[in-house]
Amino acid sequence: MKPVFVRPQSLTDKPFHFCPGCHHGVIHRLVAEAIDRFEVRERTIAAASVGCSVFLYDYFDIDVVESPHGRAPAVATGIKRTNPDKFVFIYQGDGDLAAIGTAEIIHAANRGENLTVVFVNNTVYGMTGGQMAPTTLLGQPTTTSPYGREFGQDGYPIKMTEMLAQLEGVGFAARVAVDTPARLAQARKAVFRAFETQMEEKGMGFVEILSSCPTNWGMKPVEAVRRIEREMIPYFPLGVYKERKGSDAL
Ligand SMILES: Cc1ncc(C[n+]2csc(CCOP(=O)(O)OP(=O)(O)O)c2C)c(N)n1
Ligand code: SF4
Repeated sequence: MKPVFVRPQSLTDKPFHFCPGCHHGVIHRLVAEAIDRFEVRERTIAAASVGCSVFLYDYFDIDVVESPHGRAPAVATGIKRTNPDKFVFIYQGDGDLAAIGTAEIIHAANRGENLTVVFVNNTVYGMTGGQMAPTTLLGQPTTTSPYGREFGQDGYPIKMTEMLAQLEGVGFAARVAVDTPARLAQARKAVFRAFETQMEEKGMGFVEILSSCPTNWGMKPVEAVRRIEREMIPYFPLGVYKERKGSDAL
């Protein structure tokens, strides 16, 4: 019998620890599928972040370097520059990438570091209990904005993909979601494209993935999935924002 669904080889057998309905597991799988597809497992090094994804070194059967808070782009820069033959990706949440490490990601992108970035936007700090993140939507209650995010006090949610797409050093920038099978297929395509961007040495390949955090949103998994379409996508539009193609060089 022909198997139609197998576990990617780049994942270990360890079951994920994520909360029910969390999308980190789905996104881990997409990244593992890309590693398998491009046959780079033996030469892949990831830089892990802080946050719920910190344990990716237990789930991916690859080499992983743990980075201090927000510093994954800097750590990955060092790895890639000293080992240009390696395939290097970082995987960060919105608290880690868009708050704690804002400067790191902007300057790594601006320098055109040849890295693949997986940015998981769930609009809150997940691991530490649901504090407001730069991506928290207006009106969204969090533990540090119990009456909802308010522009006068907290500013508007940051659109990282649009911001980074402006920088010359970025070769590919896209925002995707994993809340429906059709969008999952688009997300897979974008992650694969971000891998190819590194292989083609066209600068940073950046993929923002809209993701759920049912635990800190105070929602059941199905309700949380629906929130992505209802509230997140209207503010964070999906699509490819930049793609350097063919002979376009950095
Ligand atoms: C300098 C510093 N800032 C913050 C923290 C606490 N901290 C660890 S994980 C985390 C939340 C990360 O949230 P996010 O990046 O959104 O990832 P998620 O858990 O949602 O996947 C924070 C604030 C810390 N330990 N040190
Ligand atoms: S706290 Fe949120 S981001 Fe972290 S594992 Fe649970 S659902 Fe996922």
